[in-house]
Amino acid sequence: MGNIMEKLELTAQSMYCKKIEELTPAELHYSLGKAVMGEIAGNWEASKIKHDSERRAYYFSAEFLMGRMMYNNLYCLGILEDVTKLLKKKGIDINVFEDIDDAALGNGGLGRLAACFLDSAATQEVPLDGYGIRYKYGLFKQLIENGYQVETADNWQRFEDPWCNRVEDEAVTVSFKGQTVKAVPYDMAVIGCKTTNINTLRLWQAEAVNDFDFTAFNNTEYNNAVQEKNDAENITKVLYPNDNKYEGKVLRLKQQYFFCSASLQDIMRRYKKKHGNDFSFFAKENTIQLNDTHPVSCVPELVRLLMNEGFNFDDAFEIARKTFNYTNHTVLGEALEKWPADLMTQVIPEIYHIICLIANKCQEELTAKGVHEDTKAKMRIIDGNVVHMARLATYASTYVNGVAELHTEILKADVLKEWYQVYPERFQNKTNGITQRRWLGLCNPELSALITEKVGSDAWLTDLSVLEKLNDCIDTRTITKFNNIKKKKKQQLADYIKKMDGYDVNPDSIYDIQVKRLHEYKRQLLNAFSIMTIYFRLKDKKLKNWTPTTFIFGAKAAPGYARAKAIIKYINEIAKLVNNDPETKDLLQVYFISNYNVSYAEKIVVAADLSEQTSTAGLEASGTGNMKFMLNGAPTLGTLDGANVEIAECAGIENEYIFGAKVEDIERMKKEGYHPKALYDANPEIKRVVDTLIDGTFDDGGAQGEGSFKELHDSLLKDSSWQKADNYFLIYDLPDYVDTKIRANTEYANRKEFGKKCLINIANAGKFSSDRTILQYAKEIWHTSYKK
Ligand code: BZD
Repeated sequence: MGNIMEKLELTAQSMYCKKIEELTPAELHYSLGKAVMGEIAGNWEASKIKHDSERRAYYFSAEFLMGRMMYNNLYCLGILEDVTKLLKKKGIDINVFEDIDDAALGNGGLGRLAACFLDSAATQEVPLDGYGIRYKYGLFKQLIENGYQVETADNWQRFEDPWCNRVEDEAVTVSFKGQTVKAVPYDMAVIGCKTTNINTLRLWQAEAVNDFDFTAFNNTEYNNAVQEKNDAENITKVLYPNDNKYEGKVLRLKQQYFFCSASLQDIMRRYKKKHGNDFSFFAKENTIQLNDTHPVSCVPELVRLLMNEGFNFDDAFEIARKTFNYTNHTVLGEALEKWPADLMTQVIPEIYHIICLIANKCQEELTAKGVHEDTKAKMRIIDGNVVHMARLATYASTYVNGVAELHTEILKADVLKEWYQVYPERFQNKTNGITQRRWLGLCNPELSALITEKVGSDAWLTDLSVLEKLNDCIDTRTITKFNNIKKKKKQQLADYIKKMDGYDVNPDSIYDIQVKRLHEYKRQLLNAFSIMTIYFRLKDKKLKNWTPTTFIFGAKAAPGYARAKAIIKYINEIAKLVNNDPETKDLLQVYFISNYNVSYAEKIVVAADLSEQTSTAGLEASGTGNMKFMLNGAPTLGTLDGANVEIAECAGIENEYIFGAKVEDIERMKKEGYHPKALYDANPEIKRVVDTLIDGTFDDGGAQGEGSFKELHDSLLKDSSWQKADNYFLIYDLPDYVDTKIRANTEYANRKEFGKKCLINIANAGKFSSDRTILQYAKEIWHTSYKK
């Protein structure tokens, strides 16, 4: 510890010629980060040596949404409190690091899951390293202007990045048709908690192969050189901002192949150092988890690399099949990656050729297994001009898994049905989880202290199942303590929102919160409609005993997703109306916070009274925000979808607020016909609410050509050539949703009973630790070592 302060002092001196107390926040961040890196260097090296000697796993992901690293690293090292005190002595508030941007190298759940997994693997001593992309710009920053989302660039590296070491001498090259680029690794230490184990996240940055002496060039060569540099650097310049939507762009394909090829070359280099050119142990020593299909070009790439080492195609493919496992994160058709064959040929022809070989082998294998021709046709990896990446991933993997029980069942019964019939032994479920270090310990020290007191130790930090002990201590005193903590966290969030967004949130109101990416299937619009329903009932004096409620939204829309952007505008229009209506403003407030990200989430999930999880049943693969809210004691107001099902199972459905159509109901309606227009015509209350989209209640900038509410209205009531009306069943679910919301509001008034529900949620959240998930991967898929 003393050591860290000495190192900090030295870095401050040598880098900035300053005393610690003279550093700017950015300088302090860099110096302290480097001091921490110096402190852990020995353990990191020792962990690498240990992992080199054993079977190890790799997590390949195009996204790692790490968030802010400083607090987390100090916390996992167990020195956050001490450093806070030591800095305080120098007159420095540890909160200065809130000025430092998050590392937002991911879109949402999938990227954050990857970050939680790394944290859990390090803590549980699972030899798991991550491989991904070091984007120059992470997920865009969001401003709200006149109710509309506006995007700005996320230049996160402008603060310098003390957590990554550039490893120049382990750079490799990656070739595309007509272009070869250099891949330079940046290594980030992933620090375990209560262990000396440290894992590695290796992120690749694309650069030009040649360093140029620009002055030596004549004009043309200079221009060519600059062009080459730009073309190379463009590959890792920016994270694609779509979640749950496939976008068939050349640059995206390049990103994927770039990091896959670099990572595999890296693994093979390490392997060769140990075994020379004998690759027969490759799959015994290495296992690779594919985080969705984004890294699936690894499969043909490994085959290619092995063929370069002298293997024939069949043997190379067998090794590949033993090496890879695939996690699916979505059932949405528009999110499944389907690359045009001609585009692949244009960019990575050799890889496309190998995919053709794999596709043929697959069809031969199916024939040999006696699979019916019609079924075989549905399983084509290449179908016409389309390469189906999920099929390639499923065929080339040892294990395939979904991310919640319901989701895995849907994969087996629907999305990957034919594959499940032919290869049932490949399918597993691995319900997602979240790390309790960040999502309880770090973000909620007050609740952590109460839990530690009640369960008798801080063992929950590395074994969340001990929370179940809480079930025996839910008495009046504990409930009161919990309620007081919640109150404090609500005040803190109110202060933070005031600082960030300028809103005055009433900390004595119920906080009903929906934070997640904006997507039609997640149904933020349903939440908006329920608020309008309640607003009208309050105005009409039809709703008695309503406890004042603040509805808080946070969501980024993909920049090209017009409907999602219209929904943001609609929510902001509602906010303007209800927050300024003297009849309702003390009962109902609506706020759309801007630039929702990991760090904001850490302040939000701890302060929620209700967790909104409203996706159409069957469409949210798992959700992980739902788990963060549960762990911090907010009951779920949600559908029986994704991991909500397991949350309700663990805590008891009577301790959640579950509403709406179930998967079977949705399926029945799809089969027998669903007529939202008839429901709307028959229910004046629904009609009134839905029509606020078109009746002039709100301004969607129509006159300026931005009018988009009419399109939303149409999407709910009119079949179009490409989509049925109300594809996500909002109108069907609205009445039950409103009833359930009002029931939650009524029950909240009984502070003791409601507090009990909250505590029961906490006590039964043990399952949702990513430690549990990662240990299941280690034991059931990877067969690596782990902490005993
Ligand atoms: O993955 C999400 C799912 O929607 C959640 O239900 C699930 O909990 C998490 C983790 O398993 N999927 C994503 O977040 N997907 C993306 O962000 C994404 C990004 C790029 C391309 C396609 C999807």
